[in-house]
Amino acid sequence: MRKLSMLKGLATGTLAAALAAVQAAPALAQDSLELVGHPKAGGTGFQPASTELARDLQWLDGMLLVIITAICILVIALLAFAVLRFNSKSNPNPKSFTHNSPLEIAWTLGPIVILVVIGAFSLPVLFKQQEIPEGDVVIKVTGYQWYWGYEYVGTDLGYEGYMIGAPATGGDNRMNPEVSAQLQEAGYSDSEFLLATDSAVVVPVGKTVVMQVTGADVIHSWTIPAFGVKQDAVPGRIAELWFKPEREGVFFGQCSELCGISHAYMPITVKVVSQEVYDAWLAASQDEGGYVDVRQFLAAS
Ligand SMILES: [Cu+2]
Repeated sequence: MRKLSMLKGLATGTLAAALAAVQAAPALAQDSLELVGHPKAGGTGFQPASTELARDLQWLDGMLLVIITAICILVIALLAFAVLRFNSKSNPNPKSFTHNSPLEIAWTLGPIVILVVIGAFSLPVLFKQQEIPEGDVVIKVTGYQWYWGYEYVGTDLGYEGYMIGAPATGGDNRMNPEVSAQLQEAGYSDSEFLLATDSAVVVPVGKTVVMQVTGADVIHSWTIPAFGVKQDAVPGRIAELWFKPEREGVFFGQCSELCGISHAYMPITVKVVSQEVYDAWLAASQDEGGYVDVRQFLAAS
């Protein structure tokens, strides 16, 4: 009997899911934005670099990996050589000298040269991140326990971005059929649970975006890995980061500074759209006095 009701439950669950999918189909169809910056099952690499900054960082990472690998191989080879050549059997009468000036100079200069080379490549990348250009779009982002607030500087548009399934959106940070339906309605699937937010940051492609990052209560951190940016949101201070997205799409990040019990439930969604879609969306959102779903403008464009 119990089994039967369970089966019934499953069947109706599937039916509900199917119905939800059918209802969500037009929403999905109008959302022509590709999910770009999101984790993939079994993935081990970086998210696709979608700004010059991210490309630079990933290139630097690759270069460092080569240097680290070479050093590891050298050290392991030296260790193996020492173990085999100088063990008590093969070398019963060890030499008893304690200093070797040329060798000491070599192993001091070697690491210095390696560090200078690494620094010469990494500092320009760091400076590029830290020198904030003039922004075509400037957005102030404020971290709250536990969501993000966005204000488009120079306009009166401001709104908040909550994780779909967070208490503010009627959830309890857990997946359930209602949350699944909410995700579908917003154009996402269940795999974007814990990443998708109810209102996204919308920015135009190919334009310089400056984010002014601050915190309202405790320290949070705003990041989009595919853009190569991450900035602590410190209460009482404003820090800036910038990026220039090179492709349209949906990108995800998560708060990256432990900020309390729901730290894991304040993700970040950025939608990069064409300038026309952005302009239409910005105008409509200002008219509405809050976030308007950008997908309707994608469908129109
Ligand atoms: Cu946090």
